[in-house]
Amino acid sequence: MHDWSPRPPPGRSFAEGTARHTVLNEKESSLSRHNGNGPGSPGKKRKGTKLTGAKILFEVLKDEGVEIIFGYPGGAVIDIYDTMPQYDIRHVLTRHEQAAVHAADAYSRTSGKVGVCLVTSGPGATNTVTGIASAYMDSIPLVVFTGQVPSSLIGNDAFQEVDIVGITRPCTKHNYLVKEASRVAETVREAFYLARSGRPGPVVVDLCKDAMAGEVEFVLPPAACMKGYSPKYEPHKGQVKKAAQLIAKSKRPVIFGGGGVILSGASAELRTLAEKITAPVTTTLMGLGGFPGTHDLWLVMLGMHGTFRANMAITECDLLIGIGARFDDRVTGRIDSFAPHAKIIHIDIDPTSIQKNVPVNVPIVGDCKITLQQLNAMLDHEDLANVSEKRRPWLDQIRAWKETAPLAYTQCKNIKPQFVVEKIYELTRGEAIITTEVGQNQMWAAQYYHFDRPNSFVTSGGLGCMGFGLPAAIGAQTACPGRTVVDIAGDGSIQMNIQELATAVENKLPVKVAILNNGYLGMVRQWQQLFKDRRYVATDMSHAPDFVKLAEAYGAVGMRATTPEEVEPVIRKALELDAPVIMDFVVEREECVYPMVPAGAAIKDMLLV
Ligand SMILES: Cc1ncc(C[n+]2csc(CCOP(=O)(O)OP(=O)(O)O)c2C)c(N)n1
Repeated sequence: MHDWSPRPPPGRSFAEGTARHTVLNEKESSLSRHNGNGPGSPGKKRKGTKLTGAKILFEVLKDEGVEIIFGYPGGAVIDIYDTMPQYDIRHVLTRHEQAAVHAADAYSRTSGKVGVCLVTSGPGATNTVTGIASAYMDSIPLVVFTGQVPSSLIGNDAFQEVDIVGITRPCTKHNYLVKEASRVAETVREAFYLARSGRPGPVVVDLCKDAMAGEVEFVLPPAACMKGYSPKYEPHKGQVKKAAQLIAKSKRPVIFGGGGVILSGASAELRTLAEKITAPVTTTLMGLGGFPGTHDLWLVMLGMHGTFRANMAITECDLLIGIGARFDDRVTGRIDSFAPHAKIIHIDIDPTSIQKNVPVNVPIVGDCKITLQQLNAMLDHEDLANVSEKRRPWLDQIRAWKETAPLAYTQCKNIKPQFVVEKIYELTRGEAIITTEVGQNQMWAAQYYHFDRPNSFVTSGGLGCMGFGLPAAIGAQTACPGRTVVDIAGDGSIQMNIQELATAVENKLPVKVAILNNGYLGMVRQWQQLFKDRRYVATDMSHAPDFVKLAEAYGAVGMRATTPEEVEPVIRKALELDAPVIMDFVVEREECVYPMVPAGAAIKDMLLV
């Protein structure tokens, strides 16, 4: 369960979604100074001691409970790296800065802590942008430290100078340029607070070289408390009551969860709600694991590659209870045909998400966990007698949809990618952390691995960036050394950050990579196959490395399966080995992901085969 502790006190309001960006100098600070109950012993430690900006950075990181930094050095951060060995903080050197951010992202998702990265200025900083954008879209709390040229050179086209604050403005929750050592402590404190509070997200802190070398007196700042920023955790009671009344009246309810369920640690409350009101549950890709994937009320994912039953239930329901989900286009399809007969309740911590894409009858701004607790309590005062009897016809209808079009595939002499995912599920007993790349591999992982626990499915949902899975597996394995971590990959995506095998080998992280090798950029080829009369342009990936030899070249283990019979022994062997392993599954080349809602169509208009 995630707990972005320390949790700020509930009951304040804040206009989230509006990014705030600060250039701090001697005079400016939006921190109000008070002795709150934040981390450490505010205002007491080290008073009177002069420290460099770099040391101050680590003092605050330690106080924030940071144990690991994913990073890549360079001239602008050399003072920071020089100081690092004096502190008990582990550093994982990735082979690309993008990978450092993805690893920190997955570390955050699987540990519940804020992920931290450190990179140099210029190209180091620009290489992080994809990772930052991915974390931003998925609301993952990260603090990304970038080096910057000395403050006197800013704006001079200095060597390796880029305006990373400007570049990341649209894809961070907040960002800072720190020009003086005296600003380091409070800025870092604030960055962590912003990253983890309210709707979480990435915060960039750009550190000028002179701010790291300069010495100032260090006073550990108090817990951050920012004027004008006060996330609202407690829902409006009247709205929760309205929701409870609608739920009690509804004949055909559907619950639809998103990543917010997982971020707020609300899975148990979601299950209680579903069982209390006997309502079927579906989630977005980001919400997988938020509700048990083996539960009777589980409809599987909805949307473009959602199940027939999930999409039909949304289309026919009379009440849709959206929890911590954004209603993005991959989920809704054609908006005017999305839940056309339903009243909509939408619970979200971010008020700007509500009413953004769909009209909502009962908007509730609040933390998903707190809101569901209150809703569950309020439902005890509603008439729910015989609710399961009353909803019987609805559940029978859903069962009929499931029987009409179950998730299925036809075996043939070649390996089917779905079969590989099913075998991974079976042999890991559903207990692995699954990361994915992007494309068909990601969708098959979502459809055929059943997640009973939150924080077990780690994927780039909102941005959908290829190259995510292997670094994410590294971050997850670092956070959870005792768990099996499998990256379900495509042969295209894995080549985007394959160099991270070196990071896995160096750090003895026994991640397993299962490449569903179809020799294509499969998802794009699927669109070309279905909608462009099989005109395959720029999607043939058959000119590829020998993945087995490549694994060996990095010091990892490589294995290949070319027939269905070889699949199980390869997975078994890989799971037994305490080493990073690449499994190259040579699969049916032109397999497609079904169901599929063509872009712009209504979600009930699915292609089923
Ligand atoms: C960085 C990036 N570039 C391009 C895309 C567009 N894209 C989405 S899926 C896909 C194909 C992925 O191919 P592969 O990794 O082989 O996986 P498959 O679909 O075959 O499972 C592409 C190119 C993307 N999502 N991310």
